[in-house]
Amino acid sequence: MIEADIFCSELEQRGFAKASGVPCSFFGGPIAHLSRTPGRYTPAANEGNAVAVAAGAALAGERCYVMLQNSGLGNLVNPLTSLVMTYRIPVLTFVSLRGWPDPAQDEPQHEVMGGITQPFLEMLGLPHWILRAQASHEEFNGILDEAEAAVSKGQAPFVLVEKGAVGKCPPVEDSVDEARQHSGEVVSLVSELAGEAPVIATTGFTGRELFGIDDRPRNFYMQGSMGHASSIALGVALARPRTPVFVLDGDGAALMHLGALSAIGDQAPGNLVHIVLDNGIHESTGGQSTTSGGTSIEEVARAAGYATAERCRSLEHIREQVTRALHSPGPHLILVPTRARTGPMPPRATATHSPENMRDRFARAVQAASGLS
Ligand SMILES: Cc1ncc(C[n+]2csc(CCOP(=O)(O)OP(=O)(O)O)c2C)c(N)n1
Repeated sequence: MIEADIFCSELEQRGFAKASGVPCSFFGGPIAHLSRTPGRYTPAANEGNAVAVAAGAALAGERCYVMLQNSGLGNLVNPLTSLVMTYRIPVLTFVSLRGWPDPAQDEPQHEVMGGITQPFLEMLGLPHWILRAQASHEEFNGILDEAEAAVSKGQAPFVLVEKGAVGKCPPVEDSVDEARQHSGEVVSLVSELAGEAPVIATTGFTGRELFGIDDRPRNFYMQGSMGHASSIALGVALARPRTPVFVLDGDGAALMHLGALSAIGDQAPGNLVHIVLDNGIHESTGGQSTTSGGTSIEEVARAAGYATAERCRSLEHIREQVTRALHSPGPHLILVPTRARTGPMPPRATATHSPENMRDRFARAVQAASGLS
């Protein structure tokens, strides 16, 4: 295992002083280490943005590396093929290997990408190496030597990182902001107020929290497809206009595909209620900062055409806004500043339900709620 500070300093000695990316818990150590010095880590909204940031840095004469989860390769493929590969801009990317070597040891959403991460890079003809969990310092340096040589030739090399290959680094402890809500209380209240209405819960801890608090067939627990909760809800809301549709989103996920808010504003489904739990961090991957501190998601929603968009700072205010949303045409957005969760997380929904089971029971519940069954 390579310690997080060694990982960063080896790269820095080779001229890669800065990085961009979207968090995966495998890279929690280097991201926390770099984030201690302002300007060294640029949090990107999605993986495509991260590679474009590194390409921009390369054009400006700087070396910047990228860290991301292999589930994000889909977000990366367009700027990788049409920017980095087309213009031959050298970018070094580290990708975590979720769902590999044995997909049964990981969550179901990682199975497909785990199996095709290496064939995908082979198909694109991109040089790549695997950094094994037991890799020594010399082996890591050997990989970096070859990757650096590829970068010097204008190529885009990839280092695939096994679980446990890179060490952790304690995150900077933030004091608890008592003005922020407990996400569990918010999830519980929204679930109560939603009644029989479908609730789509974003990937990571939010879905697990909803599953632990109030597991019901009308809940759709997203596993992966980060950032698409509100678009799934848009599809459901347009198909069943007389049924209220709730989304429980995260700030990191909402920011990842912020354009979805514009599509919702444009289509203006009157029955959509979009709740954003804004804890300012990617909590599910270890608490790395999002950029929500400088972006007012409710103002974006208002500008995008939502009927209402409010920031709620108490449970009473949330109850009032949800009740109002259920009785007036939407779309509505309710943003709730939340604090980091404490205590053990409930198990993942996939511990009890298969993805197909979740799909079928959700579809039945939506159709029953709209009087179709
Ligand atoms: C495309 C993609 N990139 C990265 C991840 C890894 N990932 C899973 S959950 C998560 C954090 C989500 O942050 P947020 O929406 O703010 O919710 P929180 O974890 O704070 O509850 C990340 C980065 C992923 N699942 N998919």
